[in-house]
Amino acid sequence: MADNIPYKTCFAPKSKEEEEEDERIHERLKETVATLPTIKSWFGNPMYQYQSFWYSSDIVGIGPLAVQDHFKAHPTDILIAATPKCGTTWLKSLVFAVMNRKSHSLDDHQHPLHKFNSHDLVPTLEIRLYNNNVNGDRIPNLDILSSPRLLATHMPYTSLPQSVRHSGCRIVYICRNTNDTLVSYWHFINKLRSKNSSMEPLTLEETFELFCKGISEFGPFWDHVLGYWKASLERPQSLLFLKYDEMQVEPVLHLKRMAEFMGCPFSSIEEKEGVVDQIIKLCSFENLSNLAVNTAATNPVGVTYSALFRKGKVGDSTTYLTHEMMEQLDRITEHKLQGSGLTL
Ligand code: PAP
Repeated sequence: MADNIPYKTCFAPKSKEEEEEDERIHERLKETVATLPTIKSWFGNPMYQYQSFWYSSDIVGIGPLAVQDHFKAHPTDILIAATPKCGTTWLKSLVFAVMNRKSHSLDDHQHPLHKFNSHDLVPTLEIRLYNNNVNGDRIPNLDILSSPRLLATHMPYTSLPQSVRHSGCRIVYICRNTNDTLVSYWHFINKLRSKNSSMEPLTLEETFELFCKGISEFGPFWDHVLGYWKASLERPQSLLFLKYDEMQVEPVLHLKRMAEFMGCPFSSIEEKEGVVDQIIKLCSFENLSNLAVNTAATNPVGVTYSALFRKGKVGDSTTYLTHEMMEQLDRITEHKLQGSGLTL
């Protein structure tokens, strides 16, 4: 991982007293986490249930609780949200390229997306910023980041800090069809497990069973999607709800919706000059997955960025899931989303 990651400035040294205070705060949060229901996680360590959602302690530490207590949203923030494996890496790249298109020329080989994985440019609150596994007991000072701050979260809507709702900051949410999300998730878990020589790969059947019971990272999957869906209906000016599958079919349409929602619509001159297509090309699976930063570098917990780029296709899950599995997932999805107006 490159050392000069832009968001690292928010971990500037603190006074001894401030460090001790951070430590005390973390101790209290660790004590709270220790009281929560747990099961064995996908990686061997405990996975805890907090406010009805599951979190692997290896992945987030006390992150979600620290985010709730310490993250203060600003009205100008853009928050990218998703449940894992629904296209966060792609969406982060698109949002970053759209927002910074005036300061970073899209055809420049020095563009930040050529040097950094999008997770380094748009950090996830509970994984990169408030995670004691990654940052020890240091609470970041996000106020020093310039506006508009581009941040991300996998946390469910109902667990976001109050300030997110009250500040009026904007959220761009991405979801994906259940089958492809599950299969992408299964491959990813096994990539992580393969780092530990004592761990066998998890079978698709085991993953499927747990996923259907709602036990997945930041799951239950359906409750996560529904929480953001309902919020997008109630507050469409603050929450844009996107689908990975639709973005693959009509990227231009959705990129324009996104830019407009973010308050930086494409001008007719930009459209004529092909800026929209340039962004789509820069952030395409083909381009990003072949960059050195995404083939060789690793993130702070040692996961190679290449693990985030597998196939990037819609419908790949049909190669893996049996007919019965697909039927069962359809039944659950239909039941869970019944009456919501949402289809996946
Ligand atoms: P995360 O939750 O760990 O951040 P996330 O980026 O949401 O993962 O999802 C990874 C999926 O997005 C992978 O799907 P697959 O397993 O079905 O292939 C990955 O290939 C896909 N993906 C990553 N980057 C892109 C991109 N630029 N365009 C389209 N799909 C992408």
